Amino acid sequence: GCYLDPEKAGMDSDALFKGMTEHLFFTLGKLATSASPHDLYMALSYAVKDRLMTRYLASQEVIRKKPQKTVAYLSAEFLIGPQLSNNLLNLGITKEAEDALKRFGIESLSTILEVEEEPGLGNGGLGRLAACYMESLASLQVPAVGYGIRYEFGIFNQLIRDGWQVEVTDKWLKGGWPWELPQPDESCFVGFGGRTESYRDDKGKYRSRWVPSEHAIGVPHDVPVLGYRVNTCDRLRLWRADATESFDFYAFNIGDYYGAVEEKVASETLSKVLYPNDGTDEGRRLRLKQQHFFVSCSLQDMLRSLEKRSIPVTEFANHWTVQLNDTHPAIAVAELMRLLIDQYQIGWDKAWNITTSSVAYTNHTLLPEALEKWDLSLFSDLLPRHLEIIYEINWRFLQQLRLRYPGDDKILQKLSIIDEEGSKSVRMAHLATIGAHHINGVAALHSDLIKRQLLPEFAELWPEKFTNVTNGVTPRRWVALANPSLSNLLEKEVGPDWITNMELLKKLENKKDDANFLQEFEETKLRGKRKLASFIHTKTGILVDPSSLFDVQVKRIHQYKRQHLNALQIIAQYLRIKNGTSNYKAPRTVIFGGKAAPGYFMAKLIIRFINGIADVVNSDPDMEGLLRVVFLPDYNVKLGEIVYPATDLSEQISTAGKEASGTGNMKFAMNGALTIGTLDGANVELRDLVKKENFFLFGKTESEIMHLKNNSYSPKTFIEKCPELQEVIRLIEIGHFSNGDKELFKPLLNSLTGNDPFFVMADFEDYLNKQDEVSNFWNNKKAWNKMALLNTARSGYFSSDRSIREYCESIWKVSPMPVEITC
Ligand code: 26Q
Repeated sequence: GCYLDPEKAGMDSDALFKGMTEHLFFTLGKLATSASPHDLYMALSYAVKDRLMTRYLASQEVIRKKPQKTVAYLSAEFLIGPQLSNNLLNLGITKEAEDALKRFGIESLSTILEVEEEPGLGNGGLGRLAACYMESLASLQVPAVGYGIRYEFGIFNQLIRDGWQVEVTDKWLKGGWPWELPQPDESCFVGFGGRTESYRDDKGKYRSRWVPSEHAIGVPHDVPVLGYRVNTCDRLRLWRADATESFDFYAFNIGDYYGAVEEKVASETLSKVLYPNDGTDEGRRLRLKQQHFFVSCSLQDMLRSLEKRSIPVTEFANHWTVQLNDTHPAIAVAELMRLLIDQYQIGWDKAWNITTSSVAYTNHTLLPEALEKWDLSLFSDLLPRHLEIIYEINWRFLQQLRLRYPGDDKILQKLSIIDEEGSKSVRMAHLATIGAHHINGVAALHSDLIKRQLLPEFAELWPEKFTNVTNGVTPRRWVALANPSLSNLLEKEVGPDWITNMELLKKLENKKDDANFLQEFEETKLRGKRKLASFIHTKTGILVDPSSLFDVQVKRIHQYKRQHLNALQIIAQYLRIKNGTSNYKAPRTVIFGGKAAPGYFMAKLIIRFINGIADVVNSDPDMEGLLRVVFLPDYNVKLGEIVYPATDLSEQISTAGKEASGTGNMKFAMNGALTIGTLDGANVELRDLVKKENFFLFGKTESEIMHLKNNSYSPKTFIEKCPELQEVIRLIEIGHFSNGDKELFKPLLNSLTGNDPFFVMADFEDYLNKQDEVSNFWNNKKAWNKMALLNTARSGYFSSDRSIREYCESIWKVSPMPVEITC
């Protein structure tokens, strides 16, 4: 068939104008003469979505006609960011859209892009990674479905009041969101609670079955994900929880009106809100419900797709490869077993074979407080049948261990899915590791630490399961969209193909001593800095100088990420300027952005601390022209697109061994920022790639940190050795950054001078010295620009296209499948 109705899908500006006019009138009920920017945004988005639909349907047809293995990326978070600009770019009709808008009297596309609400369906790195991966999958023409949750309220919006973070509900759906297609006819039924009972099947065999006490309905809301300049348009399928009607009717009939309404409210609460605590497992009941809800819907959906095509479910693993984005969807191991055994009557061994041949698991953290554990009582309450299945998986696994390690009860306890210590719990990382054919970390160092520290016995048992896939980010959003002036320069220099083949940027190395080219390169940076400066002024009222060194740390606020180390360094520089001992020839603007988990007191105090410093520094005439400190409120994808192109110095200063990978580090480097960083996460690989002379390294290594920890680390010894650090601490103590309040920052100081769990004191002096080196380099603009250029030229490895190719080849065993549209 032909999927391209030229009327509805023409790619020229006339067709777009016509499409917009029709949508304004028929879809939005507005006259062009009275359309607001938001109306025009909606009309353009609908017109663009029409053009996605042809490709989306054609992509599905290809799979239907010629079945081929499809990637199912299961993730509790997808931080996809604004959609309009990305779809225009990937369709190749940005210019045409600009022309169409002109006919509505809109001179600049950006005024329309600015009104788009971004769906904040993620906390940070993990959710954004899922979004980059979906974009690369489509661009590489790999059939894929992202499965997740359509939270009604995403990550909270952050306000800063009196220096403190204030959380405000994120109502991203309020103006209508044009990019989704609800598909109620493909809804799924999910059970919770109740009990299991045993019964005899037709063959007289005893079986177990689950009789849930509650149900919810998952309604798919599909978001098309178009690849760059290809016809492949994959699907992001987000599940919204609805109440179950049949139960309502029953209750209505027996007259329990309020009971029915209560159940309706309870099940609709399921997809209401995203949990905002990245990095700490709160073990909340609703969170487990959310996880099972979206995992069950997704697996049912995959099984149903086989049925629709008359493929036996025993062929599951040949048609689906299921990737678990951390343990948040790890219940999939038990749920797939349950569906195969209880619904499809498949025997245990066969079901287990299907499960372990289709599921793989990506770990994103080593922090013990982030490893998911569910109380046994909660688990058996909510998912009694799954617990039975997990016991059976565990029993068989432990039998295997007994054969391999006879008499070693210690190892059984250590590896068991059930943690028997204290109040018993289910260890989701163990379930995922046992049920998966591959387990990967997200950067070389991290994958190594998984094997050496997190799961050493598992790695010894199954060395072939463990692997690494270093994270990547999509160059479409993070360079082409975010940084048009750099992109133009790159295109002029190496041609347009760098967007899909970032290794081509290596060619830029030829220009590293070309003064004219370096000047042009610097000019692109300056453009980005002017834009950020004006944004900062609008949002905070602070005036910053675009010719100063823009020193940026944007990421979630966390002690291990050490925003406070950066803050202490600022105070040291402030003191030097005050004392006239500064060699500060490099005026700096230090910029922070990031959200703190609402219940994470120390992280919130760090935000207050940064703002306390900013107040003092920015109002002191002695700092004029030398130092500015800015905390940018409400850091999100949209703001990231402004920040990365505007950055000279990227702060990647986590305690070595703590940051699994980091992905901001990659976005900065591509956009020509230099990095000051520790040997942590993907920084290690970044430094190897750009070469050590183009990276400002400081701090203790992971093994040095381990050594300090094992030899009763005392921050005091480091403080005693560093008079400048003592001065910094004293100034905070006397309330210099808190209007004389000596109590405010005490918890922070006590932590740093007490047990200093993230070794801030141990790394302070080295960091400060390295910052001096940065300042000296800044004064040699030519040398700086050369280093910056080499960062862009050598960071092609961090394209998510490379990461996805690795997943396809070594874990998923899937290959590209071009989609042709013929008519
Ligand atoms: C768990 C249980 C209950 C509630 C919330 C959570 C939860 C939610 C989000 C736990 C963790 C997260 C997010 C983790 C995350 O973003 N990790 C980051 O993943 C990136 C992509 O691999 C890495 O680059 C970062 O290093 C890693 O911190």
